[in-house]
Amino acid sequence: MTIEKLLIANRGEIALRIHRACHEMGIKTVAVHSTADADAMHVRLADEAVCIGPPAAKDSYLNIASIIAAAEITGADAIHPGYGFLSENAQFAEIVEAHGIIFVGPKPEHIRTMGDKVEAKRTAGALGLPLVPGTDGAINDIAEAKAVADRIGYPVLVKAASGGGGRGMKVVPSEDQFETLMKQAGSEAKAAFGDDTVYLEKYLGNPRHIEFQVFGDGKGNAIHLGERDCSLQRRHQKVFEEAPSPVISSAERDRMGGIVSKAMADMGYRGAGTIEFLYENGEFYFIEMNTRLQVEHPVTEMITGVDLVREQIRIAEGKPLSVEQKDIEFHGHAIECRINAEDPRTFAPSPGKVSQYHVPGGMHVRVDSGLYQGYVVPPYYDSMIGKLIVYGRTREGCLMRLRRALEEYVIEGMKTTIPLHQALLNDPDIQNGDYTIKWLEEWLARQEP
Ligand code: MV4
Repeated sequence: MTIEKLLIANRGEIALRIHRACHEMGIKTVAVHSTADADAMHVRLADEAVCIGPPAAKDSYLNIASIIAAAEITGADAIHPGYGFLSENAQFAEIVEAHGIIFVGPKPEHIRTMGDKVEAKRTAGALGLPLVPGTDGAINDIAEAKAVADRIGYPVLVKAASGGGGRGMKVVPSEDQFETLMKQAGSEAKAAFGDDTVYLEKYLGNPRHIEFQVFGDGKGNAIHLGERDCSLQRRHQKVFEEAPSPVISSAERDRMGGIVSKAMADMGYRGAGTIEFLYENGEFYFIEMNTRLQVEHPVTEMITGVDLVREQIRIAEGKPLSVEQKDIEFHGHAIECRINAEDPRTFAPSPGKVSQYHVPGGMHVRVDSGLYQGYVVPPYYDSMIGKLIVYGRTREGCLMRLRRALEEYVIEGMKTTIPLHQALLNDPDIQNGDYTIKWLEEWLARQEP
């Protein structure tokens, strides 16, 4: 199968990213957009564009019927969902395929399995990935779960099976609060996701978030492209990501990478995936798998030279992986800063019109963004307006170049998180790579109000 025309079911910088890969492969693109995005760059760049509804995402970018209709009207033979929106909706993937359209993504059954955190953990365990100690599946019996908690030791963490993004999690410090907090987690999960299934894990106090990039061809072959360190987060939103992790040795990378790629090969995984681990005291613990391209994929592209979106499209066409594991080399260091239209101190959204605009350039500097002078950032969607990704031969060189690039970056007309990144770069812990998932929120609490 070769794809001649691909519909991009997304907006913003990721829609541009996919469009660029398509044009480099000779594939025509179809943009879809809400009425709020008629002037957006993703619409301007595409070969064709279809308006799919009003501003609210549920009526446009999440409107499956409108998106399928847009694909049929334009004769698109594939749909790429990007990240967010419909990217991890197994039913959407099934509907796309039922219409004879190629879904650029994993098999629907794998999206579904990994969307249920209990199923994901069971599957990961069966495939040989190291798990956080805890209940073997969902909690059905309180006495049984308490016995597990006793065995692994407090504090423990109650997590929602339908959760993700940290919602529906409760730390249980001691046995006397077990039942209360478990019921609270269950009812919060019920309210948020319509499912009160919960499971139990040992609570890791101060880990790093380290994720491995994988690709499968859907026919039993898989590779890994190393790890990214995404420990710098605020309220489960990543702020700054880097590859490689400052704390992972090449021996650890090869060992864990071997385990994850073997697991993906054994499950017959198709397309791009990310296996998320918590890393503490030299040990990896699987927590979740994301069955999509991720925001932070460019740091992996920079250190491996592999175009991840091109790879996704080739796999969707039924082609073999373009590289073998032995050909993948890791060179240098890359860091991504997420630029949000937000107050850099309060994080209050700050949409508005771009009155002055200058993007940094020069060697090893990449800006993925749909912004242009005069563009009005709409208030209806995610506040991320761009990503600055910088490469250096060493981590130190990368940090120096990043500081230079942030100085050059001008976005006026709204508040952005550029000053936050500049302040972070001046901190010795960031300079030394000495941070965990708790670091950013503690650092923010220490800053002057
Ligand atoms: C954990 C944990 C500590 N112990 N699991 C948060 C969202 C979800 N992806 C998993 N999360 C966590 N799971 C155990 N057993 C701490 C977190 C967590 C976290 C994880 C990654 C990045 C940032 C985080 C911030 C707070 C809590």
